[in-house]
Amino acid sequence: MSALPPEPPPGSILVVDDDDLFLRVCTAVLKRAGFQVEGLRDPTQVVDTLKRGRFDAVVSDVRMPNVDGVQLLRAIRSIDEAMPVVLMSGQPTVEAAMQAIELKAMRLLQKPFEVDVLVDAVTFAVRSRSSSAPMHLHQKLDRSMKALHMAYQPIVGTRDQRTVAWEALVRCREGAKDPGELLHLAEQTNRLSELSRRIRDTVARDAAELPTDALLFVNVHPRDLDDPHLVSGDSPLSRIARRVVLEITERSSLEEVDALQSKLFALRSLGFRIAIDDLGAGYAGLATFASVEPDFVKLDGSLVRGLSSSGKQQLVIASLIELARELGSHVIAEAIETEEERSVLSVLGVDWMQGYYFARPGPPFQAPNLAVLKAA
Ligand code: G
Ligand code: MN
Repeated sequence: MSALPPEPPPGSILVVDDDDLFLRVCTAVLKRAGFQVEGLRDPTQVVDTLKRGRFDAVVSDVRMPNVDGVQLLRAIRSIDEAMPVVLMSGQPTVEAAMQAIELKAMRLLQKPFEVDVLVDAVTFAVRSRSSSAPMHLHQKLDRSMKALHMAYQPIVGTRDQRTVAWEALVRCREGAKDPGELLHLAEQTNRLSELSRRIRDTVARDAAELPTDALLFVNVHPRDLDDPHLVSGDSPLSRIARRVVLEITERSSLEEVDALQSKLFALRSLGFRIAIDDLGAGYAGLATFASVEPDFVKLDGSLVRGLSSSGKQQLVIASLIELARELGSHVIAEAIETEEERSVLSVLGVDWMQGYYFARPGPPFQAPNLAVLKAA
């Protein structure tokens, strides 16, 4: 099977056409382009369907029995002012075109059309959906994504300091100045899943160089759990799922993710393992720990800073480690910067470690220089 293309932006499309063959062709074309698609032959069902699901655009025929495309557009506008609608018509009349403009249809495509015309129109429609972001933000994100690459930071075993894994961290040579700004741009332009797909596909490509006994930790945003590309067995990262640990940050609430358990189950069925990132940063709390049953937990840097001089902080970490053991999770301490921090965490019993003390994020897949560490 062919890989899913990284573009166009993922989105959920409702296609309406009473002509069964045309409906099936449009549905297949849009699915192949990476969209989630629901097809509907009965235009009277559109309003109910839109109320029930989350759609980013509607594609509809104009000439249908019972309800024509313009009436349909009016019904859609009564419940959703901003839903992008692409109309398709065999012989568009000037009158229909004028009504379509008045009701803010996005495009009126004349049948027959090339498949690319449909994909382009729908891509444009999805992009415009709830993205009233100014064009310069889209352009900055485009520039950043073109210059996107991944840096890899080693994760080492506590006892032997052997490199057991790398964490992939996104970087841009141009555009966004840091990963925080990049994510913010993607959120402002409603293009988070497009960015996340690009990151995952880049990691999967880099992984061709990954030493065979090492794991790759990849950050996912809780909202990525709604993206079918992530749970598709066909995506490049899924093909190496057994070597990948998905880090879900505790910083944004997992409570907002619908059907979290079934999504985690689907990911684990593909072979992915799951880590809770930034544990102890003071966000969702320990509830996520129990609901996710992570294979790994990563202790946040804020727990590590100042650790050697604070008995209370050591107690907190010791308790978290004990809890993780009970739940069967491995513990990784992040952001270790000094020998003191390393040695206290080693006594407390974390399994693996990561931080500038061992190595800064760098090109794939460089292990820390142990000789330098031992001499330090
Ligand atoms: O949220 P997450 O844990 O994925 O964030 C990792 C970030 O922490 C990366 O941007 C990485 O560059 C940074 N980082 C990695 N090691 C250290 C460290 O030792 N100290 C600090 N301050 N930051 C680190
Ligand atoms: Mn992380």
